[in-house]
Amino acid sequence: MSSTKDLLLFDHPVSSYAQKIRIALREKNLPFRSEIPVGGGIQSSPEFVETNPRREVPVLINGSDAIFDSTIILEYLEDLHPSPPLLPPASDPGARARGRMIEDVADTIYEAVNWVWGEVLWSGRAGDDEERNLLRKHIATQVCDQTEQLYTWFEDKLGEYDFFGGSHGFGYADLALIALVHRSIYYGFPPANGSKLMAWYDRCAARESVRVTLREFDENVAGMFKLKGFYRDGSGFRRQYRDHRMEAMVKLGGWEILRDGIRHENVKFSWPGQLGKQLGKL
Ligand SMILES: N[C@@H](CCC(=O)N[C@@H](CS)C(=O)NCC(=O)O)C(=O)O
Repeated sequence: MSSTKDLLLFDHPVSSYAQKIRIALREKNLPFRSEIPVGGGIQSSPEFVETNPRREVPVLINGSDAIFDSTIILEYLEDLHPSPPLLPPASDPGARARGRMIEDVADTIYEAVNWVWGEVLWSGRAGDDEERNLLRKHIATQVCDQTEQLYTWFEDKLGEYDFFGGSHGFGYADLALIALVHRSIYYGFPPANGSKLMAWYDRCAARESVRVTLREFDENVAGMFKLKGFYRDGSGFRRQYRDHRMEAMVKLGGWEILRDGIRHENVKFSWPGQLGKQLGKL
């Protein structure tokens, strides 16, 4: 078994997927160093590029083990360092499955809704002229509405417990969701004051692992507005539009944003292939 002496996390402090791993490593008291593998949108670390064909963060390097995908990294950490556990014990398979399901809804559906608003807010892809301002308002309404629907669903799953792990306490579902709720609050779409979800947020944020991780988000989030320049300065930067995120962009009303991104070649799709070769120009 590998030791955990020299863990390297390729990530970004504003990535909700990466925040899951930062919280898990801190919960398990595993020291790590982190590196952002991109500069100006260009992948700068050959080790990162070799490791993950999808070129997404997070990636965890532990000796000869190079693991991508936040869910797989969580499972890896649980195998490698089971204590303290972040998943209920095997003797309670229902609770384990519930934790994983909530993590999955957070990672796929909620994250995608959040990401759409990031694309609008940080990249300025909607909002330059009157017509686009209407689009921006329309997407804002949709994001707000869907976030509220997600809050209702999550609150129902929380029930009367302190954490989503139920009687097993803080775990996978909590750490996946807390980064996303923190981002929604930053966006101006918080859970209702006095709601069970807001109380859960405060409870999570009081944990050292979460507090430090959310502070790192707060300290770095202003840098996201640089995205606007990257799209327009001819640097060739492309934002990845993929699966749930791309579906959410279209579903929430941003089909034109996707179309223009393809036209101006400042979006890309998942590996393998390049945008131009995949689709041509619309
Ligand atoms: N399913 C992956 C998703 C990771 C992901 O989408 N990461 C984003 C950052 S939040 C990324 O690196 N995107 C690459 C890009 O935008 O080029 C996971 O759970 O780790």
